[in-house]
Amino acid sequence: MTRVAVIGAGPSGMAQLRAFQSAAQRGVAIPEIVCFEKCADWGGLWNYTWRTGLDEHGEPVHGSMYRYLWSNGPKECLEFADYSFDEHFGKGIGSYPPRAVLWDYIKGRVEKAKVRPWVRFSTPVRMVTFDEASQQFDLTWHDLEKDVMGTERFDHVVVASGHFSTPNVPFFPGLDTFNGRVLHAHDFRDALEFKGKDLLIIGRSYSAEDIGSQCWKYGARSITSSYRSRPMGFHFPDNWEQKPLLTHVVNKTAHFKDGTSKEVDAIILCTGYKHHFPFLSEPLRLKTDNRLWPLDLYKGVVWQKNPRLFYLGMQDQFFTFNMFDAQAWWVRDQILGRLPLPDFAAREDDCLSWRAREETLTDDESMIRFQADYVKALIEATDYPMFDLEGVVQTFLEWEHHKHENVMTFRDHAYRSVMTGKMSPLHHTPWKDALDDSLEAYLAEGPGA
Ligand code: FAD
Ligand code: NA7
Repeated sequence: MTRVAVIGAGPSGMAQLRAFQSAAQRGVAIPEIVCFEKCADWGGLWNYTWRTGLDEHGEPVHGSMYRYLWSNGPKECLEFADYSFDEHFGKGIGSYPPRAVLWDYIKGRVEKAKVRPWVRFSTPVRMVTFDEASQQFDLTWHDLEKDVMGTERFDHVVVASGHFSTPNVPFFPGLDTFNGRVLHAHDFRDALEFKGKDLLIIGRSYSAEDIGSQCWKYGARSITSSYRSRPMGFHFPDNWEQKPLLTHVVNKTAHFKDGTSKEVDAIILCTGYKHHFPFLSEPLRLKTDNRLWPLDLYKGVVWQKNPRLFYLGMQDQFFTFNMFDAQAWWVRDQILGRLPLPDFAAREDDCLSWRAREETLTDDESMIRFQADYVKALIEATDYPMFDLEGVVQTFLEWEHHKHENVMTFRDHAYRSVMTGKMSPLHHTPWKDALDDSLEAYLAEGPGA
């Protein structure tokens, strides 16, 4: 029997499980699927951990999410086409749910699909190599609970291990003698740690914006954010100023490229993440920075140098959960032999034409449309339910508009689901006043209910 290994049970890996289960449900003979997950539960980044550094087994902690995190884009843009928020929660809910609510949602679909037995939890993959003679992969796993290791053969491997977990940590002179806390966004957990403090944030992307906003909401005295390329382009509150790049630090004083300086208590490096696959042998390893079209992946998923290997979710992301679905359904059909696989040169031409278009993208709208076209092209090839991608693009544009109106109130808006056609209700409490991020507080009928 054909055997497929899925590495990681985050949203991408869970999409792969659901894709195969949905085919089986329709009577299709599917391969044996074995999903290896290094954590004790599924959900990937959405499965919150308080731990930082190494976990209870001495493994690098995967989690980069922090307390009080609310979705940074409308939930209507990531909704599954085969499992709506309404189906899961049995009622309409606000458009920017906190982490626990989204975790509950993604778990709901795979619990319904009854695929949990396919996952071996607390079992990181240590190494994957390819055997030319048999055209199969040798995959070595480590069961952390029993502390035993083993090697098994697979016909296909799907890498769904995420790429926002291994921090990119630049050095700035003086950090080694700074008299305060220096951390990367990967290790940020509770904004209350910085209440009453003067905080310096390095970076200008999603982590910088959101961690800065969290710290502002939970009472930091001031936020200084320092950018390498350009400012963030939002109107921030009076106690948040933007500076060009940090040049060096002397004791607690941060110095910037424009010659100004500021005394700060803590520095958070929101400087992004590395695509990091220490468990893949070198010929199988994707090497890319964080961008919308990484090279060497045909249709964004097939490893060019060995098309029995697939990657999910390796792109920079406007679209998330439903893009992972589109990829997972496409990979499933490739493995089932339902889709043609052109020769290397034709695949390379296709890949390079997407890259050429990616290089022309200048603003968020063009990037969102690019990713929407990609998702559409994948869905058209499979039986994943097509949805109104132009409708989702319009929702993304509204989201951008609301952020530019006020980056501290954009989460107070609501949007229409393209899956159900229903308008979501406004949440009962403005984001800046909602200090309790629990599922119970969010789903309650009103504040304090
Ligand atoms: P992950 O969620 O990273 O899951 C990968 C899984 O693979 C993990 O469970 C991990 O334990 C496992 N794994 C890794 N290595 C191994 C191994 N060697 N062996 C076995 N298992 C392994 N997206 C949104 O849509 N909205 C948001 O608001 C949002 N906020 C975010 C906030 C932060 C701080 C970050 C970092 C990301 C955010 N994202 C958000 C994007 C996020 O990337 C996706 O939502 C999603 O989690 C990606 O799913 P994934 O399965 O590809 O990767
Ligand atoms: P991103 O989106 O990859 O952004 C990385 C940021 O880090 C970006 O602003 C970079 O600056 C900055 N960066 C990287 N290296 C440096 C150095 N050496 N000096 C200064 N600044 C640097 O990562 P995020 O963590 O923000 O977001 C990842 C995901 O988390 C995202 O999907 C969200 O949903 C949550 P640049 O812009 O290139 O000038």
